[in-house]
Amino acid sequence: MHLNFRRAFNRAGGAAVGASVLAMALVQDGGAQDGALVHHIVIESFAFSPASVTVKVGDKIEWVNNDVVPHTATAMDKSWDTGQISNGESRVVVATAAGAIEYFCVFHPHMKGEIVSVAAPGHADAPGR
Ligand SMILES: [Cu+2]
Repeated sequence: MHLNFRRAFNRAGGAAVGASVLAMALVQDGGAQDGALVHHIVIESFAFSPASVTVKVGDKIEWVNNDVVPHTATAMDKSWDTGQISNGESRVVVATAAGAIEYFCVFHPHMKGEIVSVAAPGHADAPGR
């Protein structure tokens, strides 16, 4: 199984809200889909919550870091990487293919999460939601 993510995060290091603006551009670039959702993952107390999320192709996954220390969300196979997410910042990636992948924090490798991306033949009315 292989899951492709295209990252979309704010390299400017400015306001965290910039990430969502870039994510919108990214979705447009990758083919916007009706019914695409944003799945929020909170990083808190050195853990991803929820640790496992199921999304549809075209959906976005946003990590928000509530910890004081920086974290990352990095694919185990390094196929995508949010880069450092500092306190109060967020990063967004878009699921561009079906599959499942585990990810971790490069600073704290015991922090692990999983994303399962399923094909979305329709959109909001597709089965499996
Ligand atoms: Cu970390």
